[in-house]
Amino acid sequence: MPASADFVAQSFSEAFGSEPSGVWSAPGRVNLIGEHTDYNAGLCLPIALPLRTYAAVRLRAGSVLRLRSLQSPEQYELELDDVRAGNPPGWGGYAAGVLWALKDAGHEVSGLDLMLDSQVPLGAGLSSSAALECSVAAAVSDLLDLGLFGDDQARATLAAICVNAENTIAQAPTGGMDQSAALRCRAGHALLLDCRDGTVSQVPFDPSAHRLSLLIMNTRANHALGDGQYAQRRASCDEAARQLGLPSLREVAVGDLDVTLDLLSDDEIRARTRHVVTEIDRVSQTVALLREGRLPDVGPLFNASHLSMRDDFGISCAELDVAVEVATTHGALGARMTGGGFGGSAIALVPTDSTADVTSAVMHAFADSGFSAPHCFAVTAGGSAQRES
Ligand code: GAF
Repeated sequence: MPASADFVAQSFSEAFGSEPSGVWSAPGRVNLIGEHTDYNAGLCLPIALPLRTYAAVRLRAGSVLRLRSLQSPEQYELELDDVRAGNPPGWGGYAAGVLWALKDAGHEVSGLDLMLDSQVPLGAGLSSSAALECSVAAAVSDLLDLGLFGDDQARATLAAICVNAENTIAQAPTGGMDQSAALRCRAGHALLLDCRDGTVSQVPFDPSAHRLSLLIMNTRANHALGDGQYAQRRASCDEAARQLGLPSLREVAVGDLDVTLDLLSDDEIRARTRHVVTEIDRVSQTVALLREGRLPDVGPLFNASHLSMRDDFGISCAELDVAVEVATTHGALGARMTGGGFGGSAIALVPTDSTADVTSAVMHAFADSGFSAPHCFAVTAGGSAQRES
């Protein structure tokens, strides 16, 4: 049974004995380009997926949290005051963390009953965790009348609260792209997010107008951001900025890259810096092309982005490289890994007529390499979090 607002409400009633106050949903995201730029105060360009996480919620009188998910046998029941770094563990930390972070931001919160159901594949680099956080945050904001689930400015504040939940309670040291995508994207558009000042602009993104499709290739290779590699990349970027005496790598102009690299201490830090600075520039170039109606010309930027992540940032893996290479040799205009890396998904910009061929070539190549079968599917740019009922 695919997740839906009705089904999660019914599951809530069965689990807790009465109906929820409502159902809210938030989407997963796929980033078109601009990877590992968010925590460098850079630019990124995600779209919201049509795949969503649904949260059925009812507030409780007291301060007990009862958390359930149709994706997991783990159930959590705990006091709000017991929510802290690492507690509850697993997915419970992302949900309870939102309540903790709202409180941390000065809001009065209460206990709640929560049932989750999700269409966003877990561990696929498509931001199932941000979809979870933002669906819960939207619900709590509405039910407590916090005014944080309203216009874009309010949603920016809510996104920051969700990032705090993820960083502090779930202990994943991520940037802010995913929560902004879940709360601030618009259907038919990519979200140009400037992480230096939090401003966004909506960039029309409609591959079908060019007879193109955006294909997601979920490699099913393990993707976990908590295993230290993501944190190491972030630490290298911070160290590079420190050595340069800059607040962030965003301040390095792409035209000054060569002289800037000479100032850094070693080849690894130079490579990490080169990725971030060139990737931010590729976002700007992509946006300019999209605004000129030249989506097909974005393909080479996708390819360059993938090479930069593979060779300079060191976050690709064999499955992602095969998916990207096979897609581009079978007709994709461009392809790249997307999200945090070390597994998860790649995307390809494919002539719609070639989608089946590309998918079949990728499936065969994975089988030949002894990899698990990937899941390939085309997506359009969906809308952000909303109240469902
Ligand atoms: C993950 C993180 F959660 C984001 O903040 C971002 O850094 C991304 O990886 C890489 O662009 O999704």
